[in-house]
Amino acid sequence: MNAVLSPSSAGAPAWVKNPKLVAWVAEMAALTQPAKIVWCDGSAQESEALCEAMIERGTLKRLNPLLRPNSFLALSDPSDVARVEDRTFICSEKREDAGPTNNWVAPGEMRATLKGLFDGVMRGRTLYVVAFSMGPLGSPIAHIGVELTDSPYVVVNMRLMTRMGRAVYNVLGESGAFVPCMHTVGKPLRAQDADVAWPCNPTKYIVQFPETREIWSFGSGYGGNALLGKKCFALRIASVMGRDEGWLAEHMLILGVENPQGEKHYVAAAFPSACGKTNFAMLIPPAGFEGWKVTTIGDDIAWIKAGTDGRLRAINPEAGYFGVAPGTNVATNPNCMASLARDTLFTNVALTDEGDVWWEGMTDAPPAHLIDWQGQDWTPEIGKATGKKAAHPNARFTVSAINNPVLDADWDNPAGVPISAFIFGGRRSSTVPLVTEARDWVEGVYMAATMGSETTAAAAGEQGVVRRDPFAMLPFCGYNMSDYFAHWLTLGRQLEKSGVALPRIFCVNWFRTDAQGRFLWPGFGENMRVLKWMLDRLAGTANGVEHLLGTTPRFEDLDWQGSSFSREKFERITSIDLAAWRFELGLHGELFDKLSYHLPEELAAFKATLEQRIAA
Ligand code: SAT
Ligand code: MN
Repeated sequence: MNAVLSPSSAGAPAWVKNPKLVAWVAEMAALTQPAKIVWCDGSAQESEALCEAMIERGTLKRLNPLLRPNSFLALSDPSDVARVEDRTFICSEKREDAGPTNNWVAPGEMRATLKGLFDGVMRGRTLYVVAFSMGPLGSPIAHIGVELTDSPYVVVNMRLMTRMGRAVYNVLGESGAFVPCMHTVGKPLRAQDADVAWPCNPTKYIVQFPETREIWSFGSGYGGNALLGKKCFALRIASVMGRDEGWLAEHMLILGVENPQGEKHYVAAAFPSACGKTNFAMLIPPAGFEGWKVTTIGDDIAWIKAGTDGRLRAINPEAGYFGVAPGTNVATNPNCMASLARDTLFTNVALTDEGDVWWEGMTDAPPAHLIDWQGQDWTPEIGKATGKKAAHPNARFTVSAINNPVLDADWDNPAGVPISAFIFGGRRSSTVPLVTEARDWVEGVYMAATMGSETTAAAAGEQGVVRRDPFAMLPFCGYNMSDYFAHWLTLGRQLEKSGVALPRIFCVNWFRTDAQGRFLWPGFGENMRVLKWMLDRLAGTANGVEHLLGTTPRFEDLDWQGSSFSREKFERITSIDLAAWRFELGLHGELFDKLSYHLPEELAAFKATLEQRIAA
């Protein structure tokens, strides 16, 4: 850690050689007026010292080192527990370029607002300079960002989630480009005031300026609002970079799957937040799939570019996982539980009397006593009587990828990995079958574009309502959604022209329920059966039946070795209810009406074809 003050150099250490960066830090310090500036080197010692200081201030608790070595618990302010989509803005020059699915404010107006909010906002606090690489250091697909933040919690998270610190300055050099990411919790500290454990501000702004590739975040210390490398940079700003430069920034996990003969494929899968990306990325093949291996490249974000051979190659821009804790256990995701055995920062889970963590779904029976995520006593009786959860439904863990026992050998390969298939999935209790394969690229883009999903606790607002979430990118696309569809269609045409095999496109739905609302499909490791059908389709060895939309397997087309899942249940999760689909098409229509500006003609035409099919 290097803390010095000198207004012109902003106290930059000798290893910072980028004058543009130094000037920006000095300018931002003049605006925000921090008590000091710290240039983070990303070392373990630095992180440890920050954790110790946060323990002293009450922001963190150290967990029992015998049970959970080198791990911590943070409890947030009850008002600051999730992304705030209604406070998230894409401030493009033209309103049309943000499109109807994003909040828009004219850049000049937003800059004036932010200037007011950031003026003196870091008084009494430390400004940390956090340089990070999204993607393997020096990879041609990677990009550098620098986050300025007054939250030590953010610094510690960024060290787990990205390649952060001194090594990044070597790549940045004297003239390297970086995305400036400005963050504050929005709570200046006056000398006479004691700090609170989780400073934040009821007013929140999560702002992206796509043309100038800048991020400004005010008022929240939580997750995607505050760890600006993640959703703000790696999705919203990067999607714009991808549009302009011909590549993709997607809300996708990337996994490797190898069969017993040693043949390996990589697939990328888009699901909305809190719909099981981490679980799918760490899947353990079930009984009957001995010799199969699934390995993780990433669990949330993929940057994808055509390689020199024309094939699409993907990297995970992140270096850690910020995953949902509730529901995770040794049966649903043993690899994740193993990853969390040590070196983990937990947020908003419950604390046991032994100094370990607990969350709903971790064990069948809850412990007899806990401290809940709001710091209150919690017992199963209190839970029953009040309906209060011990852990917040959006409670999270932050852990480095290197803790993952099934981390893919190529996870840090600067060249990325070749992608054989894209998978899109929503959370739908009805209508959408377990799996379908698109017959061609346009059908696949249509399926992804019209995807619906029930909302979850990952974002503030009502939960369990179906909304359209195109490509699982609704909260993350940094430009007009129709232009984004067009970008995908253009990419398909380019790949076709270059003569490479296009990745196949599949849609899945693990979440069909029975009349009692219970999930019909066991999910988790059993999803391997669906994954194998996809690979067999790629190899040309699996059958299916064509439908209104795509091709679905019959019961006999899946490998059921080691399973007792019934044909009758399978029919229920793959059935196509024409009345439900007529209604669904109405919802597609509503989406397309909303997105009519620049909506690609192919998609409108495809919808017309579907309507004819359904009428016939
Ligand atoms: O955006 S977060 O990182 O807080 C979680 C998510 O929505 O995926
Ligand atoms: Mn996500």
